[in-house]
Amino acid sequence: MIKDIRMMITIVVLAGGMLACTSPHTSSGRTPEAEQMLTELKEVSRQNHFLFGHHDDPVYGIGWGGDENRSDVKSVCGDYPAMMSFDLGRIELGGDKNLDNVPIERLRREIIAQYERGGMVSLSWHTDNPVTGKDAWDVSDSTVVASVLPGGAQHDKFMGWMGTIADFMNSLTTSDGRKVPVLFRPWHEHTGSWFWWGQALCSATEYKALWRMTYEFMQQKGVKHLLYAYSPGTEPNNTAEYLERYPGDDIIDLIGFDTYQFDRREYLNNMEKALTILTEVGQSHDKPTAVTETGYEAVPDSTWWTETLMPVISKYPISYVLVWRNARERPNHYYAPYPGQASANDFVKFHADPRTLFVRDMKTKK
Ligand code: BMA
Repeated sequence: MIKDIRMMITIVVLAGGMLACTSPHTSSGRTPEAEQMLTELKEVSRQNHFLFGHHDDPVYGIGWGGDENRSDVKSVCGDYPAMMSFDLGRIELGGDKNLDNVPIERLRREIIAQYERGGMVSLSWHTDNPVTGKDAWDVSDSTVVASVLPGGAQHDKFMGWMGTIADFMNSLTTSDGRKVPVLFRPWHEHTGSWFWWGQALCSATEYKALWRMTYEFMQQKGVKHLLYAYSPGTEPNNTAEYLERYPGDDIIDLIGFDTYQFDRREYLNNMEKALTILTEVGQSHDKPTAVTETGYEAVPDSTWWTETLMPVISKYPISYVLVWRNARERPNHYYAPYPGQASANDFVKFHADPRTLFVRDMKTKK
């Protein structure tokens, strides 16, 4: 299905290509490809479209893992999501797999492939707890953020981890040597307290310092092909609370939030509240907005896509909405349909809606 977004994206791509011919970096310091990605993210919502996204989409799904050219989303609707996200967790340790057992080589290949087919990529980072050596959810120690900041006991070790992440980012190159632009989304859901960088585990000053240190480190390492996303949960009740730990307009390129459905009414209330705040902050700070993670585990509602998700998100100017992974190792831990799944037919309607963008709706960036 070709939507009118293609014409708009073609114009944007041509403009980006002209920029690429004249200078290796734009005045913002970003690569032309990253600049173009930002332009596209802004444009899609202006055109009343949004990208559909799915975490770990091409690397495993329900009943399969490791196959090539496969995706549960594609098996249902014939196309890949326009946005794919992946997680960097444990890459920092230098092993060969991430926290969800995806080979790092495979991640690299899929990130590049998604860009080359015209899609976009977002990367989260469920990084281990550098003090205890346990996972990102280990909140037993409330001094972890302080300890990775300059002068802290874990600072040098943590800079080593960030160096490994920067190397990974720098390794994301196309066959013709261009760096693949990605939306980096570290330190997410920080308004809850389930990650070591969460609300109760550090002060606002420490949290912002963690962000600035991350950003500056990447700049020093020559990582100029990233956009940066700020994505709290739905705890903030107003724009001031939403912005309480905001690192700054000079760092952040896109703002969003994460929220999941457990109870439908509560989910819709959270979505309305967060989307209202997001739209206001997006306008006043001139940032594109997105629902950076969402979903209804096991999608037991057969019309969830068109009767719950679409009606609420289509009222607001978001650039993308992304659902979480279809785990192959956790029964019922999936958020996108697969062939025969209860919501699969409804997802086909969602795909056919002119507002949703899948990869074929995007122009191949050459
Ligand atoms: C969580 C769950 C975990 C997973 C983590 C990072 O929400 O899906 O099983 O390890 O995300 O992908």
